[in-house]
Parts: sequence; C-alpha cells; structure tokens
Amino acid sequence: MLLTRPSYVRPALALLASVPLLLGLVGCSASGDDAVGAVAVAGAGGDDEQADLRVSEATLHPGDPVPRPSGKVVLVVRGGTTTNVGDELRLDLAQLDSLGTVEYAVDDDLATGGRATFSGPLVRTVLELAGADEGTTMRTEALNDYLVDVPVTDATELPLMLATRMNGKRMSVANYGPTRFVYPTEGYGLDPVTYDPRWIWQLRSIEVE
Ligand SMILES: Nc1nc2c(c(=O)[nH]1)N[C@H]1C(S)=C(S)[C@@H](COP(=O)(O)O)O[C@H]1N2
Ligand SMILES: [Mo]
Repeated sequence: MLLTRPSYVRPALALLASVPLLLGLVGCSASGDDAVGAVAVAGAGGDDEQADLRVSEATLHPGDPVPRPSGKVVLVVRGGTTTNVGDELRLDLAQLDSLGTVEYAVDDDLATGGRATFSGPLVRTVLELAGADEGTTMRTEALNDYLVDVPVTDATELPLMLATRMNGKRMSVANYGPTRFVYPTEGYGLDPVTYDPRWIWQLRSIEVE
C-alpha cells in the first residue's frame, strides 16, 4: 500500500519502470505492493527511460470507504470487496483521478494513430480500491460490447494505466474515452500479438474473477 502514502508516491511511481528488473533482483513472486515497495527502497539511483512518469497526489486511498459517485459513472468494478451501489463499485472521473495519476507518452497507433501522452490512475490502484487486487483475471467490457480478459498481473507488474486524459484533455466516447487501458510502448518489450487486444477503450466495466 505504499502508493497510498504521499511521501512514497512520487519516488515509487517515478521508478515503476524498474519493477520487472527489481522483481528479478529481489527474487520473489511479489504482489504489486511489494514490488513498488522494493522499488521505493531501491529507488535512490533510479534513472530510466520512463523518468517522465509523474503522479498527482491521491486523496482517495485503497482501504477507504468509497462514496457513491456524484458525477457520471464511467467505470463499474465487480468482484471486489469494496462496493458503493449494491454489489458494484461505481466510479466517476473525479474519483478515478483522486486515486493519484501517472502520466506517460505512448505510440497510440492502434486507436488515435500517433504519439500521445495519457494520464490517469494505475489500474493496480483501481483494483486495490475495489478490494479486487487478489483476483486473477479482469473481464473487461467496452461500451461497444468489445470484451477482453486481462490478467491481473498486467496491473500488478506493469504500469498499466486507466487513462482518463489524453494530452491533458478528457476523452469523449468518439475519441476512445471516457476511459481506456494504456500500456507502455517502450521499455517493456510487450508483444503486440498478446497486448494489442488488451488496449480496451471506451471501457465500461471490469469484472474481477
Ligand atoms: N472498445 C474497444 N476496444 C478495443 C477494440 C474494440 O473493438 N473496441 N479492439 C481491440 C483489438 S482486438 C485491438 S488489436 C486493438 C486495436 O484494434 P484495431 O486494430 O481494430 O484498431 O484495440 C482493442 N481495443
Ligand atoms: Mo485485435
């Protein structure tokens, strides 16, 4: 839960790109929390190609009770232990951004067709908020009924982002929003055959199993 501690947030996230390496160094099958902890501890000399990964402070933290959204619901999470409407956790954009945000640039060739900078919370943090980070699979569904199963380990081992902004702006549905999954396109060697289908946009819900 280091991500929830403001004094650790910046160094931990600035070094997230080192997680796979550090996981190897600490030689464990760490959860995302432990991985980030390892990064924070080992972080002093961190300097890598995603040094531009930034974060805004969190005001809503995993473990907190989550109020019902006051704005338009943009994401429903099912299968976790934290709910706010029936057996669902419903979230608006303000709540998502209150989890603290990361930002990085990617080649968005699949959707908008070029280089773009996305920001939003880590999917890992969303799962932690929902009490769903112990699951194995995210069954994700988009507004156009596109479905894709994404391993929870993508969220715990990669800086998988639930993007709420592209180039600083909210994303309309026509522009692949209001939220979408974004993976780093540099530094991780992610095989497009496996990962391209997981770039779900116009996301509607995540069911964790
Ligand atoms: N909402 C939504 N997201 C989606 C898709 C889709 O049809 N709808 N297609 C997926 C697939 S299969 C791939 S490979 C990538 C790129 O899709 P494209 O090549 O059809 O643009 O986006 C993924 N995200
Ligand atoms: Mo695809």
